[in-house]
Amino acid sequence: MSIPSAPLYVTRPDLPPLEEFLPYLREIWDSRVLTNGGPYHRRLEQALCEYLGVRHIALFTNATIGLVTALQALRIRGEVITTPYSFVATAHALQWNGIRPVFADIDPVTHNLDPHSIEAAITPETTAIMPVHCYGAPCNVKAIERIATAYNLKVVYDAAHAFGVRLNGASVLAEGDLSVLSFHATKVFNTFEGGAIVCPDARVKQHIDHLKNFGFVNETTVVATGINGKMSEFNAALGLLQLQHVDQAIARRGQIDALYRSLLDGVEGLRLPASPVNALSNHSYFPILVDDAFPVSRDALCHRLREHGIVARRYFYPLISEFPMYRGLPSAQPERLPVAADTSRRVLCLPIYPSLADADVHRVAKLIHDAAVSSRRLPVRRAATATPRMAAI
Ligand code: T4K
Repeated sequence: MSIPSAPLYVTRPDLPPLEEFLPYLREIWDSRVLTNGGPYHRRLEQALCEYLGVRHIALFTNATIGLVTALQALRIRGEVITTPYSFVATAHALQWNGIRPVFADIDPVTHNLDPHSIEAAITPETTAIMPVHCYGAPCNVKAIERIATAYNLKVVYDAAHAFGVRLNGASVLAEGDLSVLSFHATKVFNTFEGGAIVCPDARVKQHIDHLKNFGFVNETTVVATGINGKMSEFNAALGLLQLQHVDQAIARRGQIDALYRSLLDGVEGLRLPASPVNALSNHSYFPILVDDAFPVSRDALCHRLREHGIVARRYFYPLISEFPMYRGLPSAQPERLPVAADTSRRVLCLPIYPSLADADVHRVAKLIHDAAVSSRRLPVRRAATATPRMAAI
């Protein structure tokens, strides 16, 4: 098979035609209001509340600063139970607050925190739970709410993947005390870099607005050790424009998701992502799990795809609990996280983004089918030794 000229990445930012952005840029240039809560910032907060069906939103420079600030806003200390199966920013946000992450195991189907593991990890030091809606699949929010109520714990959802996701007809972002979105270039809705905290309460939103502006409440009064988390007018304007196209983008992702399912369904040794129950998905990722019954290993399959210009990614490998700053924690021991450890060794996220052509999806599926009928296990040496960042653009 010939190698295509342009590689297929796991994701590719969706952008409207540049001409559509020029009027927004001109307005910023003319007004000279570049940041610090300008008109585009206010308009995007309002538009996102309406689009997502939530009450209050505070925009941020990115989700990582949003997570750090959300924990600050709720004055969370001590230990927080979280998932090892996520992007490293989830646990880093805890560490930046001097909070000790306690890792609990995940559910094998949803890849989200298993409520039983959460409950088993609670100690007198536990103050909160920080679950992730992994790949945009909703957590078991009702069970988490029950646990939080029973043990008087806060819940901060890392909703970086969950833009637009709905559960039983309502936004999943309304769950918990706070939810944090990412608008990074690789996400379903992007502002190049960006993020937001979704909060149910106007007073909390006001406190968060102070925290993201160094703690200033007026020209001369600083009430908290705040940070600079403000989104600029450029990013906010981009968000307003992107919002006009996001339904179309999610619909196209849904078509690609369906096509992968139709082409890969029934391949022995492959597990396809479960379709969330009673949920409206945003199809942000397409993770497959490569079981032992598949003739080649996950890493060999990853390598074979890359040889053909398809840059699939092993999100999330390694586990967060395997990185040097976390692996010494008692909760990080792999035998305590068997499902997460197994999933991390098997997962491969296939390309999914609006501009991906059907022909490309067919090509990816064909390569996987070809690997499925190969009778020998391929050597894993090159892919296995590479770091998860080896597919940098
Ligand atoms: N919580 C969770 C659960 C998260 O997944 C993330 C971020 C966060 C919190 C923190 O959110 P932010 O603070 O970033 O708002 C990427 C993203 O950088 C990261 O935002 C994301 N999760 C994570 C899952 O993926 P990398 O290091 O894998 O990205 P990178 O640069 O290798 O990009 C992946 C592929 O995307 C490239 O192979 C090509 C394509 N790409 C990427 C960029 C940046 C483009 O085509 N254009 C681009 O501009 O982390």
